[in-house]
Amino acid sequence: MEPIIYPEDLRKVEEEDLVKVCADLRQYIIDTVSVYGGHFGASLGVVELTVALHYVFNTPYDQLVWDVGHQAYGHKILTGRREQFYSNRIYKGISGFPKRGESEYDTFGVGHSSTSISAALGMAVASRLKGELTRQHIAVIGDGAMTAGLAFEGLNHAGVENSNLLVVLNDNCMSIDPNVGALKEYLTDITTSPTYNKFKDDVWKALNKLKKVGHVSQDIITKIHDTMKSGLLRQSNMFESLKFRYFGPIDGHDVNHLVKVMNDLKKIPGPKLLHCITLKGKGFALAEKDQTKWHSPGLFDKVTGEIYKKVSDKPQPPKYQDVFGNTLVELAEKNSRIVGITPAMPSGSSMNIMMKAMPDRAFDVGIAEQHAVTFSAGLATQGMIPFCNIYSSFMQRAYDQVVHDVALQKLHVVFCMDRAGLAGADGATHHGMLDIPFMRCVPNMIVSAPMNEEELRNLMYTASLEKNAGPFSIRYPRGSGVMSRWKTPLREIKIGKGRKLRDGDEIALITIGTIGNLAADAANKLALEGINVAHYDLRFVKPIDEEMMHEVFGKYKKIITVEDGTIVGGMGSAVLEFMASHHYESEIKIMGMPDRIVEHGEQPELYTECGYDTPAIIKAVKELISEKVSV
Ligand SMILES: Cc1ncc(C[n+]2csc(CCOP(=O)(O)OP(=O)(O)O)c2C)c(N)n1
Repeated sequence: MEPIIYPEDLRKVEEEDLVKVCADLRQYIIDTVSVYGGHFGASLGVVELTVALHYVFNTPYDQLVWDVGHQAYGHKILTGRREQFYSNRIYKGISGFPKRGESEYDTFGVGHSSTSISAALGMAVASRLKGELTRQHIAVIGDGAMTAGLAFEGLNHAGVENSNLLVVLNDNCMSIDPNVGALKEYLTDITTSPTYNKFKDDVWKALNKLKKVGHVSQDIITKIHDTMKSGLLRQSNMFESLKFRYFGPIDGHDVNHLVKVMNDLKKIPGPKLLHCITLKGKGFALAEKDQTKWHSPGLFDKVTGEIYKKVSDKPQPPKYQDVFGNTLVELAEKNSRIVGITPAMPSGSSMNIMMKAMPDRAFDVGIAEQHAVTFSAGLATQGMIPFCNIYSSFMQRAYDQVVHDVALQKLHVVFCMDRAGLAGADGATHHGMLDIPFMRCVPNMIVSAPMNEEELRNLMYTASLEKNAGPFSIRYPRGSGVMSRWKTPLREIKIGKGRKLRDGDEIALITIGTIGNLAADAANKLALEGINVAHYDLRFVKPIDEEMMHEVFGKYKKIITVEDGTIVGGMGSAVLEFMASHHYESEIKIMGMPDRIVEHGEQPELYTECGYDTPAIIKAVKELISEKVSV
C-alpha cells in the first residue's frame, strides 16, 4: 500500500484494505502519544469513523467539523500532518485541536465543546446560498458534547433549514468521566431496544434490496425511508421529532459498514443524524478499561501500559484542584447548606472527591456551563451555598448567567475557577486569560485569587460564610501548589484585604494569585544582589485593598504588577485606575499575558514567552532602577 499522506491517497485504497489502514492509524496514534503525550482514548475510539469519513466524503471540499477536537488526531495524521504529529501540543508544534490556520482540512477551530452542529450548519447554509447544492457538511459530536445547550440550539435550528448537514453522533457513553443525564439514558435505551433495532434493520435491508435492482434515485430512497419510519420512529425518536432523519445505531468500528452507510447518506438531502456506537480507547486494552484515566494519561510505556510519574523523595505539593476538592468536603461537613456543582469535570476539578463523600450534595450536570451557573443560582435562592467549579476558559460560556442570574440578584454563589492563567499544552482555547477582567467588571462580584494552598483554603472558607453572602469568585491555576503541608487550619480573610510580603527601597511588586510565587522568587534573588523590592500580594482584585494601595503609592514611585492573565483590564488596570482616581503619579509596568492569542506549550515556556517568568521580573526591576523617574 502506498503511504497515506492526504485523503486523496486514502481514497485510492481498495475497500477491503481499509481495516488495515485503521490498524496502522491506530498504532501510529499509540506510538506517538505514548512518547509525546496528549489526549488518547478519544482518538482511538474514532479511528474507523475518521477513515470512513475521509474515504467517503470529498474533504476538504466537503466540510468535516470535529466537536471539541481532542479526538481529531487520526484526522490530523490523514490530512498531511503525519510527519509533524510528534510535535502535537508541544511548544511551537502543531495544535492538539483542529485549527483553521493549520490546515484547510480543519474547517473550524475548536477546543471547547458542542460547537460543531452550529458551525457545520452555518457552512451548510452558506453552501446552499451559494448554490453549491451537492456539497456535504458533517459534524462529528460525542454523546458528552451533545449534552450542552449549544448542541441542542444547533439541532433545533438545523431541523428547519433544508441544508446538507450530517451529524455523526459518536456515542461511547463517556464524557471525560462517565456521561450523565437523561439524554445518555435515552441513547442507551434506543441502542438496546429490540423493537428499534429490528426496525432499523428492516430499513437497511429494504434499501439494499432496491440497490441491487440497479440505480436508485435519491427520491426513492428518501420516500422508502420516510414511509417505513411512519408512526413508530417519529413518535419515539427525539432526533426525528426535531426533523432530522435518524439512522442507526450502528457499529462505529466496522469501517466497511460505515463506508456503505455514509455513501447512502450522501444521497439523502437535508438534516440527518447517524448514531454510531464506539468504544473510547478502542484497541488499547487498558484505555478501554479505565477510560477516564486514559482520556489524557501523560507519557506511558505502550507495551506494559505503565504511566510514567515523576519520582521524588520529598513529599510533593498537592495539585490546587485537590486542595479545592478536599477543602470543599471539609467545609461541607461543617455546613450542611454547601453543595458542589461541576459541568462534566468531576476528575479535572476534583469535585469527584465530594461526589464520592456526599453523593447527594455534589452534582455533575454534563457539559453545561450555563446550566451549572443558573442551577447554582436557583439553589442559592433557597439558602444553599453552591460552590460552582468551572475552568476559567469554560466560564466564558456562562458569562450571562454569571451576570444576569447570579450577580444582578446578589446570590450567594461561589465560583471556583480552575486552570486560571496559562493552561499549558491545551493552548489558546484553554488558557484562562480573561476571567480577571470579565469578573472584575461585574457589580457585586468579589474577585480573588490565592497565592498558595493555605490561602485557597482560607478564601474558600471565607466565601462560604453567611456574612459574605453574594457572588464570590476564586481563581487558581492548573498544576501543583507550593506547600507540602497544606492542611492548614481554616481562617477567615477580611474581604478586600491584601498582604504585604516584604518591604523594599524603591520598587514595589504587586501580584495576584500564584504567579506571586515567581515574583517572590525574583525578590529573593534580587535581595541577594542587594536590591530590595517590596512585594504585596493583593489577594482581592475587587474590592481592592485601598489602605494597602495608599501605602504602596505613598512609598513607591516605581511599581510592577504581575498577573497570570491578560494585561487588558486585569489587576494591573485596577491598580492604574486606583492611581488615577487618587491622583498618585508613580511609574507602573504591567506584566501578564499580552493582548494576543497565546498558543500552546509547557507553562514555564509560556511564562517566558509572555515575559513574566522570574528572570523577566528580575529584568523589569533592574530596568526600572536604571531609569530616571519619569514624573
Ligand atoms: C465547554 C467545554 N466544557 C468542558 C470541556 C472539557 N471536555 C473536553 S472533552 C470532554 C468530554 C467530551 O465527551 P464526548 O463529546 O462524549 O467525547 P469523547 O471524549 O467521549 O470522545 C470534556 C468535558 C470542553 N472541552 N469544553
